[in-house]
Amino acid sequence: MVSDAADYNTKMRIGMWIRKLLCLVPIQIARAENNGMVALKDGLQIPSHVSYVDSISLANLMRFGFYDVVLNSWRGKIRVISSMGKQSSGKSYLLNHLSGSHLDVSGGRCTDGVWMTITTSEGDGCLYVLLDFEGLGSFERSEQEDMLLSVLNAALSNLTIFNKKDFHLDKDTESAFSCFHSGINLLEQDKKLFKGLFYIAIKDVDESDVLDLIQEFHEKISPICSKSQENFILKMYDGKFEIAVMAPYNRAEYYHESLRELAQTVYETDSCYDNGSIFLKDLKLIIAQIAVKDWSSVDSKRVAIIVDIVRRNLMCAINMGCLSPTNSDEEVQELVSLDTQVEVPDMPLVVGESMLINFRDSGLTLVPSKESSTSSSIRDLLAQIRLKLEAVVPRKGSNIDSWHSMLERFLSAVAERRLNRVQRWISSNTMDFCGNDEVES
Ligand SMILES: Nc1nc2c(ncn2[C@@H]2O[C@H](COP(=O)(O)OP(=O)(O)OP(=O)(O)O)[C@@H](O)[C@H]2O)c(=O)[nH]1
Ligand SMILES: [Mg+2]
Repeated sequence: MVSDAADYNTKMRIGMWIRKLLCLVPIQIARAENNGMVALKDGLQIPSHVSYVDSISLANLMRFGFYDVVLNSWRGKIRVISSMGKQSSGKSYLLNHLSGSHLDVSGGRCTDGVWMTITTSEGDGCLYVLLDFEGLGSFERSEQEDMLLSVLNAALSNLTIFNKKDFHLDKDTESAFSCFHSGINLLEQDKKLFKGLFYIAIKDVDESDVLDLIQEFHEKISPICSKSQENFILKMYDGKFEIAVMAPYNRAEYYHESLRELAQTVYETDSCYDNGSIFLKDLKLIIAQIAVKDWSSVDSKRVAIIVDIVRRNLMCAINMGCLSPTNSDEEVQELVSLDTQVEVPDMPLVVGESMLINFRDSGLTLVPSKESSTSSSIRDLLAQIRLKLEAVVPRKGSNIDSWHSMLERFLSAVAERRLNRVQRWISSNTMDFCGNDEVES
């Protein structure tokens, strides 16, 4: 018992260490270009000969290297923290010192597009996704490109840190806010998107100026929020904003006080994502929707993605009790609820009164593929099933008749279990969309 627990702890520690190692290098996930957004695959542009017809097929093409694996396997909560603001306002520097990430920092124009990295917190068992955005208002970018980046940011972030280096609410900040404003109606809000906190971090502030600056910002931002229902803080951040001042970054207070205060806000931030896979799907879908300028509801796309996955995997689920492998040497991918990643149980079979036979349903080919010889596959399958039964109930001259009827029942149980699992897999993935015509069909 003790050694099992020790074994488990060692495996957990090794798992965490590997995750940390894999996430040391941030990955670029999107770029802004030609008044649009470019979706990337493993940090590179998708080659022009690879075609896609809509946002869903583009989202299916996108990959984020090891981050896909880490996010897909994370079953706990996720918090998404992002950094925005003018060029060289210390956005990447702040995220690095807040989370221990390794985003590029430089005196000149540095971050291009959107970069992602991940850290975990042992304190609250949450996975932190950090999104680092390029500087707003640079000569290389058009207003439309800045606007699309800000829509992506606001849609996904649980906390957006808006970095402001020069004290006062100046023309640059006003034009950044008006750029955010111009994107407010592009993507529809829903229960998960546009729910973050807009955290204005005013940098390089001396203690003597703190109160004056906070008051100045409140006086200028409050009218923006109360002017009408159509303002970016209300529409993109659910009306939530906070103003914080930060000590100059070359003073100890920056690290011991300002960053600590921010870390506390981060810990208290609401998370909208129950696991990594839900977040990853939304991240890819939203980048893809912005890239192809598809402004239809994200929720309807989520439904379409689930329907598409269920449809693509249905035959394999029926034939083999698992999802279709994406490459030939991939191990069996279990039937799971796509939102929670919880597996549809693969139960042992009950024979006779209470005898259990451990015979995995996942990966068991009950319907041979068209390419394989049907008669030999069925013969192999029958032999396999017969052996399983014989191992538990040996076939003897004395019980030959009852043994054969038991084999018949066992065969039906194998088939019934498959149908049952596939039906439960479909229901677990579609129960939230009951009444939706596309799902019903
Ligand atoms: N004055 C001041 N400088 C800072 C602060 N934080 C970082 N810096 C410096 O500002 C420079 C730019 O930092 P980055 O973190 O690369 O800035 P950025 O906003 O990510 O820059 P881009 O990605 O190019 O838009 C670096 O030389 C940092 O050392 C700060 O709070 N105040
Ligand atoms: Mg940067």
